[in-house]
Amino acid sequence: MPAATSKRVKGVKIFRHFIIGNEAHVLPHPGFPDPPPEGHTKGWKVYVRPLPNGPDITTWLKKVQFKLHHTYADPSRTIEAPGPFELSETGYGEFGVEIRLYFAPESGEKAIYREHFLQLQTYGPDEQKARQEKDNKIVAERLETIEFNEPTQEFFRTLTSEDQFNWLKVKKGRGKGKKPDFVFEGDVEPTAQLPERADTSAGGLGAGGAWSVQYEKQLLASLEQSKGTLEQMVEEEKRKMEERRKEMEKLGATVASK
Ligand code: SLL
Repeated sequence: MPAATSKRVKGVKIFRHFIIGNEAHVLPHPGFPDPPPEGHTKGWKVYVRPLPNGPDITTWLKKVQFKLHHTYADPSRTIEAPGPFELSETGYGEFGVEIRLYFAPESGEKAIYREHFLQLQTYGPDEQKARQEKDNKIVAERLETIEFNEPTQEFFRTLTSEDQFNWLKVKKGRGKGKKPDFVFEGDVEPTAQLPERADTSAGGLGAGGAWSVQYEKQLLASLEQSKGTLEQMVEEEKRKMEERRKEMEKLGATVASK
């Protein structure tokens, strides 16, 4: 597979955060079969989602396999990008959902495994339980992190490209003057103190815009590359110098012998 043998970007780690979780409702509930299948008391949804205002996970996540309890007729369910990576079912009991995440082929990364215990019962402090019961909605989520250590060059380009943030933007028609093509929507402005990416409205990566983790990593990688090139150039100059020295020596010898 050529992707796996593609060169890796040394000294670079790229982290991605995402959410694994489930929602559950007592049946009957809108969106689930009514009447429910015999003996099924709960309707639920299990999912793998991006963080609100985070980069698009389909940049790196290409396929998710959810493996349900063996009491389900077809327990292995696979969802391909662009997703959404979620699965709706009805049932009566809780169990651990086995989740396998498959990455972009150019990453050369093997699939990884996670487990999510399906939460169908109310949980937490009494107050929270009462609210879950009243809303007939239980949500059990956790933050997951994946680390791509020394990504392949191709994967690195994907993980640092601007496109992965497009889903956060709403397209705006070009107005008068220099209005941006996109504006951000969502609850949180993507401007952390050291944001994961540079603020493009300020002129793009590093161009007078915010310093970002992403830009810092790109810069480090390119400095590392430049260092290598420079070392090669120095070696080449040394070789040339030695050649010239020998030539001079020869010439000197010729002159002396005349
Ligand atoms: C429990 N140990 O009893 C668990 C088993 C079984 C989950 C959970 C129904 C599947 C179907 C279903 O909810 N299975 O009938 O299609 O809590």
